[in-house]
Amino acid sequence: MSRRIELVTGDITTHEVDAVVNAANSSLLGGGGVDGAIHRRGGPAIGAECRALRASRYGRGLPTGEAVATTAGRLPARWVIHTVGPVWSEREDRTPLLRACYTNSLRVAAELGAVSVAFPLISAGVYRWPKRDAVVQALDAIRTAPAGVDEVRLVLFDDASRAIADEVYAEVFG
Ligand code: AR6
Repeated sequence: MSRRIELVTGDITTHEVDAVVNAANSSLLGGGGVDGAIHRRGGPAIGAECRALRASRYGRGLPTGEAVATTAGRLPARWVIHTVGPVWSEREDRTPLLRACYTNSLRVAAELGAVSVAFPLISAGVYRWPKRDAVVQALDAIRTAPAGVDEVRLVLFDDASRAIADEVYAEVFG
C-alpha cells in the first residue's frame, strides 16, 4: 500500500488538505475541543450544513463510529468530515467504534475524491480515551484501511501527545 502517514504537531484548523476530520458529537451542532475550533475558524457555513444534515438524514443524531462530510467553510480545506468517537469506558471495549471513525472517515474521503486527509486524535480529549491507545488504534486503523486516500496526517495538539505518538509510530512502523 502506498498510503503515507505523517505525524504533525499543532492546530488542525490551519492544515491545507483536502479533508479535515472533526471529532464531533452525534448532535453535529458543535462543542468544545477540536470541534469548537473547526466551527469557529471555519465559520457558520459548516454549522448550517450540519443543521441541514440533522434535519434530513440524521434526525436522531450521527451514530458513533460513522462519518459525514460538509463544506470546510473558511478553513484551508475542501471538506470537513465529521465523525463521532466513543466515550472511553472502563467496563466496555469500544475499540471497534474508535477504529470505525478512522475507516469510515477515509471511506467518505475517498468517495469525495480527497487525496489528503488530516485527523485529530479522536476521543482522546473530552471523551477521555487513554492517549497511547488512541494513537495505537488511530495508526493501525489508518494503516490497514482499504486504499483510496494516499496522504494522511495525524495531528497532535501538544508536545506530550506528539512524544507518545512518535513512540507508537516507531513500534507500529519501525
Ligand atoms: N487541533 C488539533 N487537535 C486538537 C485541537 C486542534 N485545534 N483542539 C483539541 N485537539 P476533543 P473528543 C485535540 O476533546 O475527545 C467536543 O466537545 C485534543 O487535545 O476535541 O473526541 C465534541 O463536540 C485531543 O487530543 O474530542 C464532543 O462533544 C483531541 O484533539 C467531544 O468534544 C480530541 O479531543 C468529543 O471528544
